[in-house]
Amino acid sequence: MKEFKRYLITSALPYANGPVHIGHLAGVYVPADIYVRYLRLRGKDVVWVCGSDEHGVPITIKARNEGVSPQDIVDKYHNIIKESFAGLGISFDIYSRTTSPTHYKTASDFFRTLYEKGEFIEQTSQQYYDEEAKTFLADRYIMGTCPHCQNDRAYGDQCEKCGSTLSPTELLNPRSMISGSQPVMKETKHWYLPLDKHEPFLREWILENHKEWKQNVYGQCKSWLDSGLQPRAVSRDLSWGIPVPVEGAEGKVLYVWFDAPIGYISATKDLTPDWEKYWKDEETKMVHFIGKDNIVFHCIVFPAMLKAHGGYILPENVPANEFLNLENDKISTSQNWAVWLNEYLEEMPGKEDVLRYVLCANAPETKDNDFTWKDYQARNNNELVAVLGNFVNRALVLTNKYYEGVVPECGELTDFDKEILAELPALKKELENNIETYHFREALKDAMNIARLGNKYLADTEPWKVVKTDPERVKTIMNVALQITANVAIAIEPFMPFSAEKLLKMLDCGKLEWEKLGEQDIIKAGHKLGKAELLFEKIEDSVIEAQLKKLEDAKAAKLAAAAVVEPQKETVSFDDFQKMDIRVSTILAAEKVAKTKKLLKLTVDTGIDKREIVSGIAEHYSPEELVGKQVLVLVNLAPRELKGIESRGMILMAEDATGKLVLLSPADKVKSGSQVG
Ligand code: B3M
Ligand code: ZN
Repeated sequence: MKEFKRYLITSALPYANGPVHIGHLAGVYVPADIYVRYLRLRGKDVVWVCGSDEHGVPITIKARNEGVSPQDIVDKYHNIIKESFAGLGISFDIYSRTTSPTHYKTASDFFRTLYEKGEFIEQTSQQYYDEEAKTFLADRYIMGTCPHCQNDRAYGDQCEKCGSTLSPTELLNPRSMISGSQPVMKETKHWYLPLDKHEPFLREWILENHKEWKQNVYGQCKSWLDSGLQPRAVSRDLSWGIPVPVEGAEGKVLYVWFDAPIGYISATKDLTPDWEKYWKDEETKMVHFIGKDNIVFHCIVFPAMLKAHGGYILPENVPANEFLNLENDKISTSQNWAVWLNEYLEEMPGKEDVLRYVLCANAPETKDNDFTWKDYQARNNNELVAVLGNFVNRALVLTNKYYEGVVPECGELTDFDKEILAELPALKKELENNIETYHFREALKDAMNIARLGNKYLADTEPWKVVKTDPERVKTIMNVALQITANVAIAIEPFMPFSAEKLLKMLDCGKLEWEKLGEQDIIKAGHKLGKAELLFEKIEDSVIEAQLKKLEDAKAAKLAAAAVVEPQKETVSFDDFQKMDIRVSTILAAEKVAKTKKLLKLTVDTGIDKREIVSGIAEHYSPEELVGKQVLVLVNLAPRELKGIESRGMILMAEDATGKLVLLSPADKVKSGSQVG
């Protein structure tokens, strides 16, 4: 593997319109922190930049809803986010923000360079304009009736009811969310980055030169490239954002996904005057830590921007994680279904490392994974307390008990002693390799296996028994146990820095260099240990129950708020109803529709035929759990094309008060094709 002189690590800039939650931490920030802490421990020249992403339409919508300015919103959440990261030991070298003067200048200069090099396409297009508010409308500012499910509160970019991705012109009876008036189409000019022009370079750079990237990242890039890249708008008609720095661009700002990645560059500028050696020297290894929804921006769009600009390095790796769910449900900020970091730190003081440990142990490294409070409690009690804490405590307490905390001389090692100690260098090598290849879950197991090794050693040598008959032997046993303890203190630092610090204080031996990991004579005989204390405490059921109640209360509050039962629709005749042909059908196959979050393509046996139906239930059902299910299908609905798929019919569903979609199945198994009347 290529040796690099230095490392530039970036992690996704969280939107400053709310706190961060455990999904962000598991997906991005805990893995990044482990990696950076490890590099620092190895003495590498590494900078880790991050900051708040403070532009974009969602921030302006939140500001409108709260009756404050977008700046008020970003100021509030930038500080909450920054403080909560620090509270969890997420150790950025700088946590900047994209409303900083440095960023405005850096992003403007970047745009101007591409503009002057002719790297943009200028295109006019028709966009909805609110004549009362005298402003163009971003997709989220347009509401109307969904053409697919008649939901009259669909947004210009998507219908949250049926999941269809929409464009504003598809909406029936569109209305502006700013003035409520009917918007008009008006011509507007924007600048586009011609991604298609960069496709050959991206194809070679990723598909040929980076086959080592994680499969979930490589696969997504391949599907984007295979589906053909299109020019992407890099400007928007908005008042909140970085003004487009060229003539004729009044009222236009940089598209948030153009400006945000440049935030990595501006943060580095604010960190060090030597920023260019990190961004422009091929001897620098750049790694982007992100979630899977940001892959296209970090592997396709931003590299194309850097390439078009010239003079910048490209990422060596982008180890994106998948998503973390919460109690078997998607984390949802709008439904308040989340464990917020700032609230966790307040409610669970002293348990920072427990959260870091659980989020690493359960990280969605290759597939979506689930966080449950029960698992959090189990891992704390059965792993941190019972394995790591138990071993360390026995080694220190027995040394205090037998030798008043002074490390005893190590006598002749037995073969068993040598066998145990010989495992340390092997565990070190595995741990290093796993971290360097972004397998942090495996790396954490390696670190924990050192504590397991210690427990095995004490259980097999039983110093508490041998001390009665062979006190000299126990001196060797305890000396070996303390060497293993010192190895634990070093190995856990990247994962659990707070506990590593506490353990080093108990050993009272100052900082232990990473290079000592794997050695068997770290703590010298005669050294006086510090005071022993418990590293971890058992978590009682009541603590977990309180957290689960908090989640359920938040959901109930949401449900109460949303529990508006739709009024009955207009009366229909029996003849009208008779026209609808609803059949019991069986789902034979199900798969996600590429590049959509909500759509599934279902192959359905209607009893009449087998057909494909596209349904907006991907956020409510996984494809696997649908196969074999009996459902009700409106089979004589006019066919329609969705994402290039001809959908023939509609799966009938109920929508509960929280907006969750629930499939309807017959109470008993019936033959496919049975008519519903
Ligand atoms: N602000 C966060 C997200 O998509 C987005 C990342 C920007 S990184 C340059 O969740
Ligand atoms: Zn719809």
